Amino acid sequence: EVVDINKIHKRFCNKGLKTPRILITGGLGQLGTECAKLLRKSYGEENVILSDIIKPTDNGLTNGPFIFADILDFKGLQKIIVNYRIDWLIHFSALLSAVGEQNVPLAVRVNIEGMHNVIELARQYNLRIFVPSTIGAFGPDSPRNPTPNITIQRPRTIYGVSKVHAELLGEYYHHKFGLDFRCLRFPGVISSDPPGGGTTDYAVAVFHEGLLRKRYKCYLEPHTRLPMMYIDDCLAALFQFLNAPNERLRRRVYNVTAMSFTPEELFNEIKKHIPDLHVSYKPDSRQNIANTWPQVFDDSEARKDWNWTHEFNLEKMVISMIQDVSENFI
Ligand code: AKB
Repeated sequence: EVVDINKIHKRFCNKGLKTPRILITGGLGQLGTECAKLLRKSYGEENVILSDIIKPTDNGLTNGPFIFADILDFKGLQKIIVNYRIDWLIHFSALLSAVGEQNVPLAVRVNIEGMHNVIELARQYNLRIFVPSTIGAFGPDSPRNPTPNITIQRPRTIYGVSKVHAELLGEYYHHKFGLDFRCLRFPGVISSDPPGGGTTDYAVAVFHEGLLRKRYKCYLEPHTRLPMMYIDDCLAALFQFLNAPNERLRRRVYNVTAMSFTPEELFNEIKKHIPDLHVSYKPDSRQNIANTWPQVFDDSEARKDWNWTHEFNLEKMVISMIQDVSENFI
């Protein structure tokens, strides 16, 4: 197992709850399959429906339903929600920061129109809806060290703009219609499954390249500090937050994080395990994005309101990633 599902499950399993039926969109991205594994363990295989527009490969998928779902097809989604009696929607479909800048019209469709569809469906069918947001929802005018839960946002990427839009729309639907909208702003998530098209992805790529070739060319400068979190903590936060009773939530959107480091700090930690790792730096346009993002994320509100705590610091994350990547990809 890449993610320690048993441990996360033991930490947060909420026993008294009615079993929800859950639809996950964008299920073949970085978070979807691991999230499905965790939720299936709690709620049963048949009750978690993973979906995407991509055809899955066999490796990595657990048993349990996988279906085609296009978030731009409103009627198609209605049909799925009715046929599968969905109660909760976890909406992962999105173009990330770097890839969004390469195709802005597509990012507008997927990230903004897609959000319009799922939130309206959640209202019509009275679903609990979880949408991830990001450190990318902040911009150059935001305080960067630390970045509090409520502050100036004004991001400069289409990804960030779409996520601020999602946060505000969700809060609006909550206040106007009583929608159970829940949103966590994640930092860079580090997992052995490769993510696609983010600015924080160097912190994943270095493990794959480092273990395979002992060389890595980093597209960010050595001192670029960004908030990060290991996948186990990301899923633990999601699971704990999804199950938190409504009365515990003083807001619908929370910052969560685990650590902050620079490329140089990460590489030095990895070199303790792979001493012959050779790193060089060639910053590209992703540096401009990183320069506008939080360096240290203040998640004290989540820690206070629903007892968020992380387990993985830099040292522990590096050990776990080396093990995951070696076992599953080398
Ligand atoms: C990205 O880099 O775009 C994402 C994120 C921080 O939201 N990983």
